[in-house]
Amino acid sequence: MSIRDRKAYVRAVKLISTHPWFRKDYEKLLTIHKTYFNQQIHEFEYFLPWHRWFILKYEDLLRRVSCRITVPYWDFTLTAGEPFTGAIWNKTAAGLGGDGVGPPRLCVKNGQFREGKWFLIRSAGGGCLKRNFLRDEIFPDLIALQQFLSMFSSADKLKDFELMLRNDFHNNIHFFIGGFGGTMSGLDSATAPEFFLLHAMVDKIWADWQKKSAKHLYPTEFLYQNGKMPGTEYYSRDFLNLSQQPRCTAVKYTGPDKKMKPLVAMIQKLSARPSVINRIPRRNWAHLRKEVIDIFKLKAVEQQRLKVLHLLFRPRVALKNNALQGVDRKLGFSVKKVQEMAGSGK
Ligand SMILES: [Cu+2]
Repeated sequence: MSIRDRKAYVRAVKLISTHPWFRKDYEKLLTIHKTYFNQQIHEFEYFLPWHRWFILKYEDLLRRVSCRITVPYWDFTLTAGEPFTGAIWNKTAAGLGGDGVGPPRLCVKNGQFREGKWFLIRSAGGGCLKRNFLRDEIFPDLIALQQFLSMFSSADKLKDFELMLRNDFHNNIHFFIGGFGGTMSGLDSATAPEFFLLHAMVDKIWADWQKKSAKHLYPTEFLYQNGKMPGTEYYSRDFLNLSQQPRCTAVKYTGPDKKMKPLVAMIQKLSARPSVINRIPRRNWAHLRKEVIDIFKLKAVEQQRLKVLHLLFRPRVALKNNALQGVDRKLGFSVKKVQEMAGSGK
């Protein structure tokens, strides 16, 4: 994303969240997430389609500022080794600002959303945006994502796919950003500007999985749901096809970046062979956190299932991140090692 586009996005977010023209609609929309937080929108039934609806509604607001604006996705896999150095956390007008200061208060004191200049919505109690980056936590990397997509590539794996997407690519990340006491770690998370960039990433991963077949696109579990999605006038099925959303809205995610394409392609190929890819020294990214279970009220059966699934992704050789340098350090694994594995054909 160009600096210019980043700046335009941040400017639009600031406008809808502060200008009296938008403020009321903005508050109303974001409060819905809090109202239904523990009523199925973070469970299998509605998690994916509901948040797709939510992103679209937010985008509708942004488009009242400029019709060219869409919500970008934060591809945290590209900086999984050093997640808090990514451009998203830039303190200039092209980013969302950095970590909070503290404890105890944890207020963000730099960038466009800093304390005193920008406030959370009223239902969140107003006040400052709080962040408490958990810098030692392990984000899923590029290999993790490709292996994940490959492992659950069959349409009948929807349940496992959704569960791990929800927990490891979403619940955990919320907590890694918000930490103990930050805005992203609680009921008011939707009022943090980074919320939508994370959710767009989750939605993109789902969209990539959906591309595999018509059965992936329209799973019976979502297609024949009776009730409307909480707080909306829509059914899950209205949001299954990205290019045919209500009111003739089509969404298309771009990427991966041109310069990343060869590496992604290589990893994609290797991902079909877990025994090979798990030999690349990496950090163990798939995990279940007690705090995260509590925040999102993860069910006991889901916890059990996740423990089993996580074993499939455990790297055989554990790596300390500081063993890497440069690009490798940022990615969380050695590119040379991937090339070797891909070349050896073992
Ligand atoms: Cu949510």
